[in-house]
Amino acid sequence: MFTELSTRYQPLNAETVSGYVHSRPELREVFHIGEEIESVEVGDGNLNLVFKVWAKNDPSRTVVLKQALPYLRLVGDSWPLPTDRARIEAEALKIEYRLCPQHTPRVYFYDPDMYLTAMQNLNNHIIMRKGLIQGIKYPAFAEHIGLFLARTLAYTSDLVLDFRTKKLEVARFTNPELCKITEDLVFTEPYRKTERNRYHPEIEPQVLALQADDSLRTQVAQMKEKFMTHAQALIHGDLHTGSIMINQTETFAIDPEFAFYGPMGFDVGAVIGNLFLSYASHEVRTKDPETRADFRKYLTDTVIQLWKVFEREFGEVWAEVDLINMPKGYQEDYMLRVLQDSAGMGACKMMRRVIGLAGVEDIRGIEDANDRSIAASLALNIAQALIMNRREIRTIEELVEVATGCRPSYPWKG
Ligand code: SR1
Ligand code: MG
Repeated sequence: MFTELSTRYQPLNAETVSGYVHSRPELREVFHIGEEIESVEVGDGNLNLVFKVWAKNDPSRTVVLKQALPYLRLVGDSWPLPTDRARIEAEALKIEYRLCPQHTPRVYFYDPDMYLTAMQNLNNHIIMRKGLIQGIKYPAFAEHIGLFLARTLAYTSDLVLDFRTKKLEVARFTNPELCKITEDLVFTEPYRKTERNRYHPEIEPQVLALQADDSLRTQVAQMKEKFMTHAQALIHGDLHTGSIMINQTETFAIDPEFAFYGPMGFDVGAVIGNLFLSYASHEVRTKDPETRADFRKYLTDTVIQLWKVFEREFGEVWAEVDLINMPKGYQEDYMLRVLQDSAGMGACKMMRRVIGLAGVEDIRGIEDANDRSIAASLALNIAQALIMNRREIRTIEELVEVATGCRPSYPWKG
């Protein structure tokens, strides 16, 4: 079904990592010849093997090896996946590093026979989703991610690339099978009955109502069409808070294996949607009302701020383009369309995480079923409000107002 596996391909394991590391001249700047290497497999995502590797004598000398498996790890070998996604990820990381090195892990090399990328080990950082679950605030995140989004999206769009490069880049980043996963899991399955959906039974009434709502499904279909047809920029394609490594001073976007030329709003919306998933989860995760309000203010301020940074940094690009054919009115309309797409696509990303195959710990990790239902119900209501009202949203403050005006429908009345 996909290109045949390279004959040199072997999934690494605890025994083979060290030999592999020593066989790579690109890692001589990190590891001394023949020295003892330690490693641990830490992949907790849905798709790949991820090894943290370090020198036994000096753990500060360390890299990460990320290797594609030819099937979906989450499900097993009944769901084959193309290993070409590893090339896409490595090439996307290189572009992101060129455009925004402060928020992209450094790539040491890509091995096209092993479908493996060696990259910087972000060992002073944690996965942002886990931090948000604990109620940790990241004050620099909005500035960092706003910059990352503006630079990676604007500088890979037709606003900057010349006519030929853009088309060649679209071809180089054609990523059909991973796009199909998104088309199915984000834009199709949550809105119909399928065996792959994984919502918990208590919220079934709300899920069934949503799936029966033709006006909602019409809006989702429009978002799906845009995802499939609008080759606006090289997007990360999976920029949820599990793809962000963070601490109080640094932010890195990792895992762009879903990268392709798609709508900017899919990336901006992924970040915003995931912040609102956190917002919904703290309805029950944080019991003290003052602490909850304070953390939620941090989340909504972050949404507003990241958009403002995105607009500000995007402005640097508008300042460079041919203004005769792209007057102020066009620029304003362009940014408004990205904002409205972000609302609609972020909403779809929220609904898929509550209803679909691959959930998120923010919601699904809530142990008490009653609490989990409250958070899930609120997340669905926020998502529904965002997608249904997106055309009326004209500012980021209005987007936040739409979301914060929502309440959970669970426990059901009557
Ligand atoms: C079946 S793969 C499930 C999800 O994991 C990735 O992180 C993407 O979000 C994908 O949709
Ligand atoms: Mg990932």
